[in-house]
Amino acid sequence: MASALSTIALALTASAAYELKYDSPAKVWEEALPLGSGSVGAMVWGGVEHEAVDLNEDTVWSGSPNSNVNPDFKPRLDELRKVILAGDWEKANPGRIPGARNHGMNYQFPGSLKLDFDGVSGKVDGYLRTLSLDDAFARVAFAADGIRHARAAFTPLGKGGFVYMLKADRKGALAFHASLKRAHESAAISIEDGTLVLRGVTSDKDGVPGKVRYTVLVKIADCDGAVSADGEALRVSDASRATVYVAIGTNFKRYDDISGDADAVAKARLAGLTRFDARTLFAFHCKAYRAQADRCTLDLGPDKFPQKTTDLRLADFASSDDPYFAALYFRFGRYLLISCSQPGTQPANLQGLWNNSLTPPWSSKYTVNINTEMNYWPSEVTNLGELSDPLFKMIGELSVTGAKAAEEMYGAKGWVTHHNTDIWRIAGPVDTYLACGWWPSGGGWLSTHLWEHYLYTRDRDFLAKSYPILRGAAEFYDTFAVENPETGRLAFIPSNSPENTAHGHPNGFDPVCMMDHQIARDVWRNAIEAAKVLGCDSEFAEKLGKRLEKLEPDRVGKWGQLQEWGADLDNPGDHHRHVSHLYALYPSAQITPETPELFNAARVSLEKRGDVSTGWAMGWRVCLWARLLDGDHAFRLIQNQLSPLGRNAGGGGTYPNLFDAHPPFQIDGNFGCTAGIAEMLMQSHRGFVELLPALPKAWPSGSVKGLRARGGWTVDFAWKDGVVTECTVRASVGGKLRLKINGKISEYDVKPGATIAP
Ligand code: FUC
Repeated sequence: MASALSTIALALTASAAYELKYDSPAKVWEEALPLGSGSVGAMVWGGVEHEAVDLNEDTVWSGSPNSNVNPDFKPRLDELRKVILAGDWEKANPGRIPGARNHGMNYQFPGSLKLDFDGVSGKVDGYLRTLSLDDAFARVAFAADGIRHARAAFTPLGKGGFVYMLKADRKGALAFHASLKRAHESAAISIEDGTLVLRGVTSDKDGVPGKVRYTVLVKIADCDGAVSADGEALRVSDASRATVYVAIGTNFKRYDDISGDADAVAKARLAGLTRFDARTLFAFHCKAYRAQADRCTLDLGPDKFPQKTTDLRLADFASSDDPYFAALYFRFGRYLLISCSQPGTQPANLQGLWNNSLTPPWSSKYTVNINTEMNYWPSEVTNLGELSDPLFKMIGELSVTGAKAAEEMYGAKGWVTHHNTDIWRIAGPVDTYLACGWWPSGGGWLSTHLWEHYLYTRDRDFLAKSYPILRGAAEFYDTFAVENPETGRLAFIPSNSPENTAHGHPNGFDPVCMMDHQIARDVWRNAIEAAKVLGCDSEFAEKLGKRLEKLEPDRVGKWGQLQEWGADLDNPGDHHRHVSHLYALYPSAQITPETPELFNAARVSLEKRGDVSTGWAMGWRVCLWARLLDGDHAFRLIQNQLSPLGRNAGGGGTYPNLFDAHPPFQIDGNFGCTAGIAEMLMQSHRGFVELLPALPKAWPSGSVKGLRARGGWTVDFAWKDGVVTECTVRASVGGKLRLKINGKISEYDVKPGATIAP
């Protein structure tokens, strides 16, 4: 351990190769620095005299186990289908449809840790606040009245807490009050056995009683001064060092079970933190973090502006030549996923893990008509496949709650999820008065992530376990579909093209929304392929094969665009953030250069939709331009996205802490753009692995290690002046590899476990 500890000592003081850095404390939450253990999140403000750390735990949600499916809808289904097929948009007004029982619950926060320091109110010199992406910790350093203060915060990966190490370089110069600020007014604060305790229960919402109990414990250890209780706070005096440990536990066990004991969980988590001294814990944390973070690294050249703070770098990115910043942003995207989604935790929600409100925007739920899927776009390709585990678990749970929704709402088999879900895995529609809630393809889209995991890993056992879920998604489309008398093809009704208007009606209903057909096509093909791999269910697969022919094919419309609907309704002046019909281009692989007419039409649609949009919508556009093999256009979108908020008229951008700005903060844009960068460097959806399919001129030379390609390949390569100069490919399962390098495809037979250097 001695050498590990000296490495740690170095990590704690040296500057990192990749870090966010600032020369003043955060003034707003979007300047604070995010830390996350997977389940526990912390936003560190870095105040000199008053430090604040906003705390999160990923199971602190309002409400309690419930279903929001309203069976009153079913008797009206036939009538609604009739008016939609007849094009009677007035009658199809969703205000007439019986509503959801509730609109999903709020992801809430338990409160904040406050540290109020004595004796640091004088002149401050050399202030530095950093977030190391090498080792996943935040650091605050400064001198006040000639005394140097150093503080380092981390959330031990895989554990349920937060650790803050504080130091002053003179004995007696470290003195502070540690207190907790409650988020729920009814929460109680006490001191028990020298530990600060906050106990609370989450809020009611939409008639669903709040029943998640949480316990926050704060303990101070490794202190060379005095620690005492002072009212509802802990007081440290006459010290030069101290470590603050925070553990959080809740009674949440599963989406349908909150019989846990919040106190017992918090205590066990605290014991897990304090079992080792903080430096040893930090050593474990760094090791666990690096094992994931260093699996895939991107180098776009040296840092040309090592002195520049991150906020200034962001301000200048679009007009400066700063490829290093794009590599930093790529590492930050992976850092965020590692921090907010680990096996056994909740999946990344709209804000990942970080939220300082009881009523966050869109409840910080899971919006599954793009946002949740986007959160997981970087996981496979950037070699973090196991971080999708919480998503896969949620999909499994939705296949249960969604079966009830399918049956009770539509009399359909299989399972459905509409455009939102939450920790209780609601599967019914929300936002009744906007038809976006009546979109039936959330479950179908989510299920494609299971198949993609199989494509990347060829893990047959995973596929066998996932098959019932894939089959259920396929069955839903099969039994939900009606025949469209006008075309003789299938129609999925009611539905809309996510959040867009149609026929001048904001409800957006239309009998033929192309995205539903594209998703159903993937879902059916995946089920057919999976059955083939597993050697089962051939009759069902055969039936689906026939049904595939009845789906609406993608079409090119009157201005050369890819049609968003079956009818040629697209308006070239439509700049809607959603580009749902381009699902077929990315993340799906239905439209490629092998389908040139549709490929060109997708480009026409995307051009007209425009570049600047909300944060996540720009992230999607990076991926789409990469799939259109136009690296410079993809890069332009990265420049738009990596701009301070306010720079893009009418659109989003990035906050000073590099959180994506919809606005407000939504983490999906971080993940969409990270996946987009990977997609610019390598693609593997066309039956071969292609290096540098969409390299922008701005990144003439560089190297990347550890990208993952479908087929179980791990790829490292370097390029110079846009030409690949070196490459190695490691096979996990082996087989035939088709590899396109510098415009030429070659084939290799690779043994499992072997590495080749073409
Ligand atoms: C979808 C988007 C919005 C926002 C919300 C959380 O509804 O259309 O832009 O991202 O999700």
